[in-house]
Amino acid sequence: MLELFELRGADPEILFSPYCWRVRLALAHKGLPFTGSPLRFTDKEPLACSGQNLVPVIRDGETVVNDSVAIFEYLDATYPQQPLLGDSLAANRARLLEKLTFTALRMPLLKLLVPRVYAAIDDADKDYFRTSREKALGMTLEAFADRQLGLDSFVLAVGPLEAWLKTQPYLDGEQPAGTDYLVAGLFFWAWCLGEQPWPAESAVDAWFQRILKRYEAEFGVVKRAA
Ligand SMILES: N[C@@H](CCC(=O)N[C@@H](CS)C(=O)NCC(=O)O)C(=O)O
Repeated sequence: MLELFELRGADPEILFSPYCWRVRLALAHKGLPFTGSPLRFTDKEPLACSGQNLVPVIRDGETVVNDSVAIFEYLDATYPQQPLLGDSLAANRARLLEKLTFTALRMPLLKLLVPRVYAAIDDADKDYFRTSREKALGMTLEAFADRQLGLDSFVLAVGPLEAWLKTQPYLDGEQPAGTDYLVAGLFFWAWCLGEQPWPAESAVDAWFQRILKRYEAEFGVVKRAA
């Protein structure tokens, strides 16, 4: 069976990586059975077969693929049912939308979520997480975190998605597909860490809830941090 290496918190059922959620949703979309192998940040040994040290990684028989977008491409090429990215024109547009939304949404979410990630991860990961992130950010986690700025800038950034989702139920049309999952991964990141930074009663909330309910109908309720 296909295996998905993904990121876990101190509680192995709290899965909060946006990239790993993309792949979970994509596998569910294609109806492909898989086993999840949740890893801590510092459990690097099982990833050696992928030649790098980030999750998500999938192992499908002899084939190992890392990087969420590359995994979408692999899944479409290998299991053409229920396309994620579609033909090359559609796939290019999905990748463009991924870049635009990722750039706009990730930083606001990080400002909001950093304290929650730190609280959710295993004690064994705390030094590694702090040192690696503080080096990348050029400041302490505490100096970087800003709940209000994160919330305000997330709501601004989500504006174009809100406008689009007022016209149709999913980013990809009447049914969800790859673009929905590439973006929804970021929303699952917040959701699983116990946040909902988008307005209730919005088109974006209705969209997220549709994707969540479809997933939960098959896999059960998604566990969230308190
Ligand atoms: N571009 C990659 C990014 C993967 C990534 O950054 N994964 C994070 C988890 S959210 C990770 O594995 N971090 C481990 C570490 O920092 O050591 C993708 O889309 O899959």
